Amino acid sequence: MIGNRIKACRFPVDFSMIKEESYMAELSLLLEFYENMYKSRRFDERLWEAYTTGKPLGMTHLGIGEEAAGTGTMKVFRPADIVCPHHRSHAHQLMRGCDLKKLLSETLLKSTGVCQGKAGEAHFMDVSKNLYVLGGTLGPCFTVPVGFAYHFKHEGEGNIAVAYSGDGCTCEGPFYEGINMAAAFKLPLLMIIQNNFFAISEDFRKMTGLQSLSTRAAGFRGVRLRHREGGRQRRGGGIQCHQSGC
Ligand SMILES: Cc1ncc(C[n+]2csc(CCOP(=O)(O)OP(=O)(O)O)c2C)c(N)n1
Ligand SMILES: [Mg+2]
Repeated sequence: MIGNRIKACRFPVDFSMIKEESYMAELSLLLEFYENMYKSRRFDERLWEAYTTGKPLGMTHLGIGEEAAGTGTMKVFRPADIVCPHHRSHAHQLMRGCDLKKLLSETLLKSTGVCQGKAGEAHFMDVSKNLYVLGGTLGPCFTVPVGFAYHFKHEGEGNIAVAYSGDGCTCEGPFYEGINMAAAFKLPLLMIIQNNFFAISEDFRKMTGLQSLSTRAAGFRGVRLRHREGGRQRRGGGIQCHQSGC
């Protein structure tokens, strides 16, 4: 499992304990993660540069500082799973294999973009990768994946739907509607909340009085709050709410 492989890579590494083959496997995984995070960071920095120098640019959100959450989690999903990243998701998109040039073209609203420049960054979707960014209107980023999960439950092939969001978005009504339906129908849904503790300028702890976000889902029957990979969803169905600190 990827989680165990990553755990085994804690630094400083005691090289005498590691067999050569497993060391190479860990190293290549780490390099893959690093490359993706680096590309995503550079991509965002270039967008920022373009924005601040007045270049024509569609709406854009940067994921600087949050690259690891998207990079690590995206690694574990199957191509057939449907993933719905939120508005800060260039790292997610690159890790899923989306084309960097087409992503840039879409952000610049060019006809060479993956949605011919009609979607822009906030509605970016790459159907060939089963990736749908739900970043324009906050809230449906929970309810739309519930629909995908409903489909997967009836399809019965063990695929899952994945909903990403920020912490502020859990204050929106659709978060509770989505989680309620997914819990009631035991749908194969994984919710990943990237908690950077701010929604624009408001501190999450002040806004909610909470320290941890995943507890918000505790009132719904059958929702698991533990940090884990997507494996359990495939076997038994049922929703998981996973908070990742940024
Ligand atoms: C329904 C709706 N309300 C408001 C907005 C404007 N908006 C865009 S990003 C954002 C903050 C989101 O905060 P959070 O979910 O914590 O994500 P973060 O930006 O911190 O990653 C808001 C309010 C929106 N896009 N949709
Ligand atoms: Mg936030």
